[in-house]
Amino acid sequence: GQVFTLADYKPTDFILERIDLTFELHPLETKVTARSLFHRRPGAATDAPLILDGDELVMTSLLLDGIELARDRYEETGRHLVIDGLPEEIAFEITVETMLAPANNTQLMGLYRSNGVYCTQCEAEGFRRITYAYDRPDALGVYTVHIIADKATCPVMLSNGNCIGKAGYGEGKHFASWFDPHPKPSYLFALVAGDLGVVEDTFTTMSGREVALKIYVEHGKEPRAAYAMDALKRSMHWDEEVFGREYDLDIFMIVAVSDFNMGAMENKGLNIFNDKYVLADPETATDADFANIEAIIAHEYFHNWTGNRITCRDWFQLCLKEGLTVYRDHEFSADQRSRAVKRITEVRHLKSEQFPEDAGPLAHPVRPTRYKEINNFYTSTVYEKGSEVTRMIATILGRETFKQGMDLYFERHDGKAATIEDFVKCFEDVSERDLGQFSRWYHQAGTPLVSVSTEYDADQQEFSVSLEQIVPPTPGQARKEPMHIPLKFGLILPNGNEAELDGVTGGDVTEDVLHLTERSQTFTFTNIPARPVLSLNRGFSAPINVDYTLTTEDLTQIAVHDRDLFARWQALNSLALPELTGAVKALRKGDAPTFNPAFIAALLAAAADEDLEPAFRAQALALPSESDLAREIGANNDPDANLVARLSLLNAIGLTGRKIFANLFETMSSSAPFKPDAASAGKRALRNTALTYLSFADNDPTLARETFDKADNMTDLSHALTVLAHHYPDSAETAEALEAFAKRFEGNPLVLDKWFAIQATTPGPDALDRVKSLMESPRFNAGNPNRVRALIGTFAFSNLSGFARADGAGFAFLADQVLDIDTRNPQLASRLLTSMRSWRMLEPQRAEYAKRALAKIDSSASLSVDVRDIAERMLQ
Ligand code: HT7
Ligand code: ZN
Repeated sequence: GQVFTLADYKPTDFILERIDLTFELHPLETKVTARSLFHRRPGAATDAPLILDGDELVMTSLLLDGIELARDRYEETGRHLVIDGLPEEIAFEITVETMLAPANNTQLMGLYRSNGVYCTQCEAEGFRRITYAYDRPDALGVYTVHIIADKATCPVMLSNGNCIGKAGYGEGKHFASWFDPHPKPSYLFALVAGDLGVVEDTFTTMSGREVALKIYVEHGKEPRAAYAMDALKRSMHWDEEVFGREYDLDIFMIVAVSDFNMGAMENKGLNIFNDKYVLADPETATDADFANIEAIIAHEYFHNWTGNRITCRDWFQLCLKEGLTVYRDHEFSADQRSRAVKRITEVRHLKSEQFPEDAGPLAHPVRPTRYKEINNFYTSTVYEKGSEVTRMIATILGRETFKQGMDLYFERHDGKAATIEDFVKCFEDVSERDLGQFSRWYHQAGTPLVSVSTEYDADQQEFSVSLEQIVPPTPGQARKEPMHIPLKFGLILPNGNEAELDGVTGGDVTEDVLHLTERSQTFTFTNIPARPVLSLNRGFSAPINVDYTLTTEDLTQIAVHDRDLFARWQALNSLALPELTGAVKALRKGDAPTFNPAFIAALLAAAADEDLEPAFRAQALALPSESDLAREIGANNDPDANLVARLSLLNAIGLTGRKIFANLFETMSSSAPFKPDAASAGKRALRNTALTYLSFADNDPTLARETFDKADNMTDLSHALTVLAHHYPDSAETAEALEAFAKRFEGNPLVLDKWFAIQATTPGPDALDRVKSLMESPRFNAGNPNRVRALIGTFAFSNLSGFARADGAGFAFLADQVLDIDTRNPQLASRLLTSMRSWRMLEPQRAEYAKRALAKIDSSASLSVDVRDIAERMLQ
């Protein structure tokens, strides 16, 4: 297959000025007329042809300046339209007419239908499925869009920018025209037409302009859009306050659709969302759903400046908009909620998604230099590690200088397509710091491992910290240069106080940040009155693995005294990991696991500590996940042993802490009406965690069943159902509860997705049969990405013991599903396949089965580019 490389980047030979699109909508015969004005780029060859992108297009007419183009002047190559003999200096207009069948578009890229609603998805390369065009992010044009559709089925007709006209159009039809004054790349184009309800509000910007806010949803679902509207207004306000960014059109629209390949899309002025990330009320949405909606609404809105006003020069620069915008949405959520708890959930996510990616066959730099299929690079490395890299710039420069750098970025690049180099240069210019070595974070893949040792010299009152960094080899990058790793730190004295930092030799330390820049480096701190405990990588200031063996006493010191709450959580986590790995070792030798009572005591002390916020306590009690444990073990993993080890530890903690958990279960309950705010959510999280431990301690489904019956919100209801289904899968209580849940939410597919996901994550080898039989249920729909992700995706990504079961049947099942889904929706299929990215970490027999499943996919003759790319890389 074709490989696209950054080194081959070349500007277009022609410059697009404006584009005028007319859509005559019909499910099977939509006519699209695209009139584009171009002129030859100064300096481009005078005989260079115009080469436009296309994908599966049926072109019915082609005009140059209104006159049909002779057959010998152009060629359709399958992926391109090549036009010769175009003017050297004057502008010219190309008119392309294409015919589309949106009802048959199952890939959900380009123009498609979702539940009777016409909608588009153009990022990354969907616009070329609508018309021949410069479908690349550096070709910015001004768009005017005319939509003609049936009045009855499409009362609502939307596109980017402002509506400039609407009127009747012949029998039973009408048209609407939209004009977007902001030049934009084709990937930000959007169109929606259908019969939708709307929720309306307004926002007054910091300069006093009134912006109309509209959220379109299916009729009857309007009340469930209220939270999204509130989140939108908070996002608009926050971006003004924190980044000084004001919205720039008279109207901002969001449309919720039920068939969508990703979470949402930031089309200029017309964001299109997966309805999962818009619709919420206490009865149907969990606290996690509310938090996700808030984050994704903010993320897409923030793209208006980081992505839309300043876009990417090419898709290699994807992290320029995605990493930065994730950083911005993380900061927003941290300001809206508890910063420490938000950071803990982010790091948990980073470690469970991005770290395995960076450690496996799909590892790639945050700014890749080659791809076969760009859709496969919307990864957690580009998004989440990209955000961490931005966070590190802020850490190195400090808050104020970082803000100056952002201001310069907005000023210098507004209205343009930029690169990572442009972005970094803004921070170099404001700080006068050389960020050359730091930029390796964009270019070198792999999670750095920093090994730490410390020494205290009581006579000299000196404390030395020796650090050594290794960046592991990754595909295509065998050798790595040392990184600039900013490590927030503190020295905790035996009395729990923080040591004052007086002098340091051996490297650069700015305030509370230690800058590791060499392969190995020793920092020596002077005037340290007693042996301190080093608290390192506070706030997870750098996305690294740390190898630093602290004693249980030292970790407990951090867990109890660190002024950084994140570091306290990290210490508890570090205490838990050896308990789990020890248990795995014992189990694999046939012994019963045993646990260190000091660890259990430290954890229970945190659980009972009323000075700590409930959400933090819930996070501490959540323990490292099975995937964290698998990563810690590294190679030769046995998911069954990992599962049993974790359950045994939960059981031991539940038994020892029974009283504490019973007390928490009582005191964290509330009779007040449901509120989705972070503090209320934290109490629910702690109470539900207590329920899990009590259920372990008592080995009895009664309390979970009672909680299920009494629950007045989806968080409590779905948690109780999870406890029942996971721990008592064969009990009558569970069967009744599952049935009651499904009956109650019949007709609400987003809630039934929870029902699918809970059953798909039932641990152990029986889960596969459950998943297979659920696929036969009339509630399942293999054509809808949310259903597929809820059942098959959750099984493959989140049920390690069920999916990687010893006989390889889970992998074989996934291979068949990937092959089947690939015929309809390659993006969805290739994403599902990435669930096997850590297959080489499994014990040899399971790894062999995984390899066979991958080989089966790879040997299929009719694969999409998307799936072939992933399968090949996984086998390399
Ligand atoms: N920028 C958006 C990416 C996206 C996307 C990419 C490929 C295929 C379908 C897609 N839908 C949305 C989402 C975002 O990061 O905001
Ligand atoms: Zn984004």
